[in-house]
Parts: sequence; structure tokens; C-alpha cells
Amino acid sequence: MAKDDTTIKYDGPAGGWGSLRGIARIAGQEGITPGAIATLLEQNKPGGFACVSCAWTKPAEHHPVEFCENGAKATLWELTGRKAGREVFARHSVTELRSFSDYQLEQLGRLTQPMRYHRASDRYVPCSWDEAFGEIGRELRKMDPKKTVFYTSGRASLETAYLWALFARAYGHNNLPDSSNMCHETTSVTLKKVIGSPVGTIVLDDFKHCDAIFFFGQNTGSNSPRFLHVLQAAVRRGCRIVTFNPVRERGLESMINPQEPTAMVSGHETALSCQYHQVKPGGDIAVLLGLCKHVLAADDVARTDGRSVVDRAFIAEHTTGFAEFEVHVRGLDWAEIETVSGLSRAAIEAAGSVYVEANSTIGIYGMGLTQHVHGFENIATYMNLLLMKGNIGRKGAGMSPVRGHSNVQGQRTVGIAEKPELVPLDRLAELYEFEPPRDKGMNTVETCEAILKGDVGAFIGLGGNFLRAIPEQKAMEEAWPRMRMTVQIATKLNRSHLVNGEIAYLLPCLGRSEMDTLTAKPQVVSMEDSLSCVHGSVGKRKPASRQLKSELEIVSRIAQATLPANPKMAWGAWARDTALVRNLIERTYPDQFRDFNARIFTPGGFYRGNAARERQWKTQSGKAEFVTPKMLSATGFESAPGRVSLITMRSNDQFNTTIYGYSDRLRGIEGKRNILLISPREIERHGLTVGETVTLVSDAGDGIDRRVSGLEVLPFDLPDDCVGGYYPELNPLVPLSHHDRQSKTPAYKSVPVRIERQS
Ligand SMILES: Nc1nc2c(c(=O)[nH]1)N[C@H]1C(S)=C(S)[C@@H](COP(=O)(O)OP(=O)(O)OC[C@H]3O[C@@H](n4cnc5c(=O)[nH]c(N)nc54)[C@H](O)[C@@H]3O)O[C@H]1N2
Ligand SMILES: Nc1nc2c(c(=O)[nH]1)N[C@H]1C(S)=C(S)[C@@H](COP(=O)(O)OP(=O)(O)OC[C@H]3O[C@@H](n4cnc5c(=O)[nH]c(N)nc54)[C@H](O)[C@@H]3O)O[C@H]1N2
Ligand SMILES: [Mo]
Repeated sequence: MAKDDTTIKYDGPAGGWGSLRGIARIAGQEGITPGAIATLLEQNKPGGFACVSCAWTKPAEHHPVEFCENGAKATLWELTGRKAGREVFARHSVTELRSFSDYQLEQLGRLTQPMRYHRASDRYVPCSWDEAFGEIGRELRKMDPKKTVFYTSGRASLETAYLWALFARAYGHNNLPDSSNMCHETTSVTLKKVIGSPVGTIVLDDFKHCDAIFFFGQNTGSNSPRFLHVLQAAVRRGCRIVTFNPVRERGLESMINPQEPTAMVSGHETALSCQYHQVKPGGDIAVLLGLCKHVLAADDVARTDGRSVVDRAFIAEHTTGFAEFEVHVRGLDWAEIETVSGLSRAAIEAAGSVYVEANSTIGIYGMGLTQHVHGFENIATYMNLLLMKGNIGRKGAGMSPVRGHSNVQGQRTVGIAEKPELVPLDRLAELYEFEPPRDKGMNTVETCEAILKGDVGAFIGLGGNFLRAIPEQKAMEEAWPRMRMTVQIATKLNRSHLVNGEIAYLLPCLGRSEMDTLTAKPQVVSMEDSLSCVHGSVGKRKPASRQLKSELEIVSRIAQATLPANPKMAWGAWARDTALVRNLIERTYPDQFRDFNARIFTPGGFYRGNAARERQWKTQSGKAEFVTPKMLSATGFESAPGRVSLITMRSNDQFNTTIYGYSDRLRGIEGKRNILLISPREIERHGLTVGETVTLVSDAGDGIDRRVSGLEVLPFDLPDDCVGGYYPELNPLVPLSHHDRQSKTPAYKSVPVRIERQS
């Protein structure tokens, strides 16, 4: 696509001096002490603590500075000198705090003491921990467990997550929605179905052996910047990167490695993607089928002189469903593929040639594939492409979904799941002598549906910002106070803490960089990264307040206050010693967590293993499964006059609903978040003018009025028929029913909307 010079963009590289300036700005803003910088230098190193930002792996041979712009921001955010102490809550009513922006709320600083919501004065007032645990336990004992929900955001450690899930089951439910239900749930469901393993299949070493890396809808420069070093090394040895993304993300175009002094001084950039294709949102199934079509065509040609491109031996031995898929792909019409993807046949064939020529290919993807109505088909078709050339279970090849929160993958590994079949319930029953519930629990979307119906009595959030992250914000905020009890365990104040049930508690916890002072012994916690490696982490900073408790202790104490005594459940001891909990994890999952305590500081983490990597397929058929998608577009809606597809995106200056600032440096957007990104061609087509403010109205055809006003029109290089804007500001536009059909992951990456001019 031709570049249009009137659009807003950033021409510098990812990384480089800009990233260091980004860190310095946050350090200044948060009132950071020199000790915080020392803490940063320990980040992601053995004996140090694991970054609280993304889930990218921590290498065995680390750099002197093993953190990135966004990891540093996340740590400095946690180590801020600001405190949201009792005076803040005495000064501001909860209603007043609701008028603060997400940025202003978290800028108040760290929460310092447990608080209970006092309805008459509309204020949070300090309470004691004993009071809090006592009342929460009493309320839970009175309730039907099936009508309570225990949410987790993907930061809590393996130890806390394990106990959280055990508590839920001992209490009597599987209602364990997780942030991953809004994120890579599509991955968990699709990969489980097609290759029998719900997670990625590659290890770090594979990046040293691949010839091509394909990128679909993952924004490395902002969301997993340490991965850029790996990509840079791959490109330098001749590996080719091909990217499909509606937005030209700078991080995938070029970078300067802040670890390389000469490059920093000379400004020498490494170009990353050799091809960058601006696919329409939801156009990936069409692209992937086009790529498969090209592979078949290349194979036809190769076979005329006795060679082959398609790995038929692999397909015969290891897969099912190829014959049907092949017939389907051959029958597809290029014109349709071009219309749905917004790309020309020539462009798709050029990408296809890189794939055909590469011996070994790694497939990378992120939210651009998972957050669609047909996200399942996005990922299944991507896997088909890899399977056609046997690109799985061998060196330098495989699929790598890039996970979000630092321990989101691990939480699922140790039992956070609403689906009982994913958890070794018999083993739990045997170890703890209780009868775990066998009925399916609620995921995030189902939790929202139940809250809207008034069917939930209590919601306890272990981190996160549920009400801000979910779809259907307006109706959800209206229904939320009908719950009897809401409890939030958190480090900083956010919007979810300002909409309260009849009884509401806000319980402040330690951050990962902080020392757990419950016992004299420093407590180690652990996480699993995107590449299934498990790492230990030790917090060494003095806590933001003496009243903070570890998440492990908070969870254990609530469990203790709620459950009848069981000699097999030593909540009191577990709260004080994470090593004991690791023994429990090992006894529950002996294959994956063998010698857990002994291996916890393995450089680079210890690999938990993955059967699909060994070409063992734990699927229904016992083989890897080709899926024939019934549709070309993943959006789940038809085009209609005036309707455009909205992509909700993250800026470079936020971590999910935490807004660090207003500088989306890598996209050239500064100082604002209430924006509508739209191409100059579409600005003209919709009769808009640059800089005017407009309203976006949801166009789901269900009669519900969902709108967000005050959005400034900014010209941006995007495909036709789509617009972009920021998450979470635009979440009120997303209908709850707009989710992946199989996994119920909300379809945040193509929301049908209309643009209304404000008079
Ligand atoms: N700094 C920072 N780091 C983070 C986070 C953060 O908010 N800030 N969040 C963390 C979390 S929880 C997660 S899940 C990950 C998210 O990281 P990513 O998976 O990178 O998620 P997004 O940035 O939401 O979107 C990814 C890309 O998809 C593209 N895209 C949108 N629609 C489509 C489409 O239809 N097709 C294709 N091919 N591309 C599309 C967008 O332009 C964007 O570049 O990052 C984690 N890391
Ligand atoms: N429109 C749209 N919506 C989306 C997305 C999108 O791309 N578009 N992405 C989705 C995705 S991928 C995700 S993962 C979800 C994110 O949903 P969540 O995980 O629920 O949200 P976060 O913004 O990560 O949560 C931030 C809060 O976590 C708390 N916190 C931070 N650190 C800690 C800690 O160590 N312990 C505890 N207990 N609390 C802590 C702080 O109070 C902070 O305010 O949002 C989803 N929503
Ligand atoms: Mo996520």
C-alpha cells in the first residue's frame, strides 16, 4: 500500500534512545528513589525478580540490562513513591473518584491498607485485616458457592494461583474466570483441539534455526520488546520475517537495540520485516487460505520434476483432515480472498514464496488473531499452513502464541480453569480428601452474563481490572452493585474498585518486586513464561506499606476463614512458605514439576515439556487435525453501508488498563487517547475533517445503544472499512455477545461500529 504523507506516524526505530527517554519520563513522574534503579537491574536475572510486565521468556545468558522500556515502566509503576493512603480516601468520595481517568486513578499511588466501603458516606474507610477476613468468610459461608466467582488477572504467581484454584474447589465451584478468557483463550481451545496441547510448541533455541518467521497480529515493539533482540539476531543470520497487520507497527519494521552502544550512537537500525502486509481486520483466514493455495500451487510445480513442497509423509503419518482441506483450498477463488483480506494475490503469493522457500518456519501471533468472532478458524487455519510443511515438532519450527500477562499461561497450568476436564480433580480429591465439584464453571463472558441476570452473589478479584477490561461496560456497571459482596485484591486503585457490591473490600497486596516479610526467610515465587519455562522470583524491595500482605497470605487467610477445618489443608503454614506450596504443585503435576524446588533457579527457567513438540498428539483423533474453515472473514458480520470495523488497540504507554502516560511514541500519537484513527481515504468517504470530534456508535443490530463520544479524528495509515482507537476507553462499544464462537474470547479486534458527527 502506498504511504500517505498526511498520516500520523513515527519514523524512528523501536528501542533506541526513545525507549530510554520513555523510561526516564516514568521514573521522574513516579518519584523514584535510587534503590528502585538497583531493583531494575535485578529484573529477569537468576536470584532477582521476574518482570511484572509481559510473558516473554527470560534467557539463560542474560544481558547486563535485562529489561525493556515497558518492563521498566511496569516496575517503576509498582515502586512508585506515591501512596493512596487513608487521606486520599477521606478526601474523595467513591463517586468523585469515578470521575477520574484511568491514568489519574493509578497515579494516586500504591494502596496501603485494607479498606471497607462505607455506603452512607460513600467512602472507603480503613479496617483491620482480621475484620476483613472475618466478614468475607462469614458471607461466603452463607452463600451458594456456585453463585460466587473468583477472578484472576494473569500476574499472580504459580503458588498463589494453585491455592486460589484449590480454595475455589474446596469451597464448591469451578467459577475461575481469568484474564486469559479475554486474551489467549482462543489459543487454549484451538491448539488443544488441533494439536492436543493448549500452548506454544517452540523453545528459545528454535529462533537460532528457523529460516522464516511469520507474524500475525502481534505487536512486539510495544508488548514484548525483549523479543525484539531475538528477532534482530535471527534477521542478522538471514532469517526472513513476514508480517500481517492492519497497522504498520514500527517495532516490526525496524529497531535499534539499546544493548548495543555502537548502534545507539550511530543510529544504525536493523530492518526486521522483509514484507509487511496491511491485511484488513478479520482478513487473516482469507490470507492464510491464500498462502495454503500458493503452497499447493508450488507443490504442483515441484512435483513435475520429482520434488515436493508439501510434506506428504508427515501429513500421512501425523494428521487427519488434509484431503478435505486440500479440495476446499483448491476450490477457492482468488478474487474473494483479495476482497476479504484487502491484499492482492501478488502480495499473498510473495509472502507464500518466503514460506515455500524456508525449510523451517515459526508462526507467531497475538490478539490480532485471537480476538475475533472466528478466532478459532484464524488459529486453526494458521496451524494448517504449518502442518502442510511439517513445521511442528522439529528444530526451528512450530507455533508460538505470544502470551500477555507474566504468569497467565502458568495459572492455567496449575488449575485456574472453569473447565473441570482440564484439571486433575481425582488427584486433588486424593491429596486433600475432599470431593471437588465436577460441573463446569463460568468463564469471563459467562460471568458477565450471570451478573447481568443477577445470578452472582459475590465476586472476588485476585488482581486485574475486570469491569474495565470486559465488553458491555455500561450494562455491567449498572448490574454490578446488585451483588451482595465484591472483594478486590490489588496494588493500585482502578475503576473496578469504584463500583461496589453491598459489602465491598479493597485489600492491598505486595507487588512482585517487594519483600514478603511474614517470615525471616525471603519468599520465592514462580511464573511460567510464553515458552513454557518456569522461573523463580524473589522480591527484595521494602514494601510500600507495613500493612501489605502477600497474595499468598491473603488467599490463604480468606480460605481459612471460609472453609471448615481439614487436616489435609494447612492454610496457615502454606500462607508463610511458598516452598510448601511448590511441593503441592509437584505432587499434583509430577511430570511437569518434577523437583520443583530444586530446579526453581535453573538459568533460563526449566522447560515444562510439551507433547506436541514431540509429535505426540493428545487430540480426539490422536493426530494433528486439519480444520476446514467455513468462512473467509473472521469478523462475524457482513459489511453494510456506513458500518466500519473497529480495532481496539494498546498504546506504547499502557499495560492493559494501566495507563502510564499519553505518549504512543511508536505510532507518533502524543498527548491524547480519545482518538479515532482512520485513513485519509476513509475520512473523505465519510465526509469527515481532520481534528473534528465524532461519536462511535456500536452497529451490532441488537437495538442496544452503545456509544462513546468526543473522539478526535486523526489521519492514520489503515486499510479501508476500518478504524482504530484505544482499549479500554472504547470498551463500552463491544457487545457481550460479540465473541469467538468456540472459546468466548471477546472479539475486540473487529467491532461493528458507525461514525456519527457531533454537531
Ligand atoms: N506494554 C504493554 N505490554 C503488554 C500489554 C500492554 O497493554 N502493554 N498487554 C499484555 C497482554 S495482557 C497481552 S494479551 C499482550 C497483547 O499483545 P498483542 O498480542 O500484541 O496485542 P494487541 O496490541 O492488542 O494487538 C496486536 C496487534 O494486532 C493487530 N491487529 C488487530 N486486528 C488484526 C487482525 O484482524 N489481523 C491481524 N493480523 N492483526 C490485527 C493490531 O494492529 C496490533 O498490532 O501484550 C502484553 N504486553
Ligand atoms: N477492547 C479491548 N479490551 C480488552 C483487550 C483488548 O485488546 N481490547 N485485551 C484483553 C486482555 S488481552 C486482557 S489480558 C484483559 C486484562 O484484564 P485485567 O488483567 O483484569 O486488567 P489489567 O489492566 O491487567 O489489571 C490492572 C490492575 O491490576 C492490579 N495489579 C497490578 N499488579 C498487581 C499484583 O501484583 N497483584 C494484584 N493483586 N493486583 C495487581 C492493579 O490494581 C491494576 O490496576 O483485558 C482485555 N480487554
Ligand atoms: Mo492479555
